[in-house]
Amino acid sequence: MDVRAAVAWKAGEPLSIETVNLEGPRAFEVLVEIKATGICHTDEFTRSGADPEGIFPAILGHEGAGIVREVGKGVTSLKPGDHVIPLYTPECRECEYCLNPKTNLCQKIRTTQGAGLMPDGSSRFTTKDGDPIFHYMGTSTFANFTVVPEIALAKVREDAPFDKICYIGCGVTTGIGAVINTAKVEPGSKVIVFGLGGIGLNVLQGARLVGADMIVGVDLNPAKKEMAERFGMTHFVNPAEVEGDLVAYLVNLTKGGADYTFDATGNVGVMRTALESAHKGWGESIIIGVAGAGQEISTRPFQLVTGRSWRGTAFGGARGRTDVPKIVDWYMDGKIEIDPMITHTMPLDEINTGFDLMHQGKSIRSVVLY
Ligand code: NAD
Ligand code: DAO
Ligand code: ZN
Ligand code: ZN
Repeated sequence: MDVRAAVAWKAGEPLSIETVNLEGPRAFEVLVEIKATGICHTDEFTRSGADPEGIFPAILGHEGAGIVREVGKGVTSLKPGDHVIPLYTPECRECEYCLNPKTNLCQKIRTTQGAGLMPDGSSRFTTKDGDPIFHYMGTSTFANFTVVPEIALAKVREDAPFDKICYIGCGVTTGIGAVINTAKVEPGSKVIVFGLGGIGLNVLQGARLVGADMIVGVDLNPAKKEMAERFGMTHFVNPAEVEGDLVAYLVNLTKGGADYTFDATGNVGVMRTALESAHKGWGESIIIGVAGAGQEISTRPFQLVTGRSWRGTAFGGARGRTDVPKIVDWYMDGKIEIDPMITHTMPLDEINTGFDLMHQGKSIRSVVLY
């Protein structure tokens, strides 16, 4: 079938809106009509060429929501008409990783997904000339129809609005999950969040949800302060306004360091600051941000010897088919907020404007409506 898609032909180029061909679902695959998709910093990471694993040409996008239109042979958990959120971290419920409660990193389709292909090793997208276009993160939501493996789709309630719940496909779950699943922040904790963008705001609201006492937000952009306060931040720190050492300032502010710190910038220098502003003896620092190709983190090992730990999280440690429908319920029940974070919406034809707004620091989330 013909579908409208934003194609990333080459690293560093704007996306090109065109009609491409999509083959129907094969066994254990599902055709989804995408109704809305967010634009996440990770799409930009790949589009820009900073992603060492980026493959081109590809149809990017991993923060979507839509409706099942057709199922392939062998699909049992979904049917046409079901509302779904595609998952870049699948949940097969039978691999060694799914069976280990310590991780959410299902490996069932990892190799082919990482190569931009469906689990049988081929692509469903082709150009008008029949040349393959690669999938992205197994989701490719920058197209009005996409094909996704059954194990990479969370079935969600039908009264939830697509233009808001698409954000649960990455940003919301990553931020809130980092607090609840990965760090397991306790009530009364002191928390520092570095980077108050689309992910960091959700770390803030996760910290508020679990009853953290002191929630410090750190960002170079003072325009982020107002929105961050709305999502639970109790103290704002702009590193550009701190005289002297930022770690010392934060340790003093939190009276000894934070119980939990989170990097949501992707900057390796910030990651070090985050680790070192965690409390001696027990502070945990969680890396969420994805750093550019070739970058490395460093600290003095004594920081770890003296009881701080450094950890990381992907998709907030969430098992998508199980946890995403619950997060949709939290949104529908008013337990978490999403609407104020969707600062811009646009049709697919204007998707590059969404990337521009991200660069300019003017948006939290831009959402493409199909
Ligand atoms: P964003 O651009 O919306 O937000 C980043 C924020 O960090 C901005 O507000 C910016 O002003 C701030 N910032 C940048 N440099 C800073 C510095 N030196 N000190 C303080 N603040 C600084 O990006 P986002 O969508 O929130 O994504 C954040 C990171 O999370 C990205 O690296 C993204 O790739 C990553 N990410 C990871 C996962 C995961 O599963 N681990 C999932 C989604 C996104
Ligand atoms: O190696 O098993 C694996 C999967 C790694 C992918 C995890 C992706 C999370 C980080 C990228 C941010 C996604 C928006
Ligand atoms: Zn994302
Ligand atoms: Zn699995």
